[in-house]
Amino acid sequence: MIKNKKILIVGAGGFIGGHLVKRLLDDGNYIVATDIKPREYWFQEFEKAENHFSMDMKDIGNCRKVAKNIDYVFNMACNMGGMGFIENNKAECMQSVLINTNLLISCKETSVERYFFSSSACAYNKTKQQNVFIEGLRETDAYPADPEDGYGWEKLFSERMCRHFMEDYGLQVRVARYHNIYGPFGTYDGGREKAPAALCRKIIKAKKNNKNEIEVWGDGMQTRTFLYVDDCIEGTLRLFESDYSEPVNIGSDEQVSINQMIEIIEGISGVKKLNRIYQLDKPKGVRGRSSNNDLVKKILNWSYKIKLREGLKKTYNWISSEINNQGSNLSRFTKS
Ligand code: GKE
Repeated sequence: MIKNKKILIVGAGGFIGGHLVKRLLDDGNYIVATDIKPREYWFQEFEKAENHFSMDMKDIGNCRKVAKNIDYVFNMACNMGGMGFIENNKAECMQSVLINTNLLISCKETSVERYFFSSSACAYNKTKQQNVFIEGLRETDAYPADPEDGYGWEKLFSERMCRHFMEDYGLQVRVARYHNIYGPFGTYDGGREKAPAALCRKIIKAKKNNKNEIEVWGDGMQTRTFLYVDDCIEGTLRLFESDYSEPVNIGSDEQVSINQMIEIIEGISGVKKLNRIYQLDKPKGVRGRSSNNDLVKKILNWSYKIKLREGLKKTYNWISSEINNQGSNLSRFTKS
């Protein structure tokens, strides 16, 4: 367990970053939390952390300021979202390279002991994800390089930047490739939401408005593995403490189609089967993507615990309470 450390978490106002702040505070660390988002847009905020709102880490001056006297750095920051965002904002996504680059330079200049980079399954070669049911992607499947355009290229490039900072300057780096992380305190509307949250929201709204149909992007046969955020945090911290410095998948092995996930969410909500309106012109991403977890099991002796149905239930309940509280907008912010 990481304890009594001074830790910088960049992207702390975001979904995974917020959960990481909570866990590392609970474990007894001093947290410096930064995010480009203004205070009112942070998904979670913790009074015990040293919070820096509206801080753009693409600016190296900001990186240098907060990296001073820090033991560990977690870079959870990037301009991102689900397929609806990353397919239409490639230049925005690629600019996150500045965050990672400037942070690495600042860490090299100070006494930072260890650095974490949150990469993505979008770094994998697209040609290996063209079928609905595929073998889980192994870490070696990122090469030869042909990642998701924009967002995936930034992730793959930044992974390599981490590697070279370790080789050339001796900075200890750890890199996780996340496979579609979902859970409470994530984006569920506005255009950046990923499929689990989007489909929960659509089913909640259909139920609320007595509608018997939902819109689904693509034909619903696309497959993915989704990982609940608590498992993501546990896997991340175990990887961080390990001595393995190459990229590692952090994902589940419950491969489902989007149609299967919709059935699970319908079961949670108790609605009758809704008519699916398949929107074939919407962003679809790769046809099939799932995580092979052999490496993470081998090096960390760890596997995810929360099954998709259980995680979706927690997510559904949280989004449902958010939607019901609309107007007050208070339940997004936990202060502790
Ligand atoms: N977002 C969204 N919203 N996706 C939908 C919807 C909807 O209402 N209905 C169906 N889908 C389909 C998408 O067309 C896509 O085929 C699949 O669900 C998953 O979409 P997603 O959750 O937005 O994103 P992806 O898994 O394709 O890609 C995400 O991968 C992660 C890493 O595994 C990326 O967007 C990144 O957020 C992330 O790196």
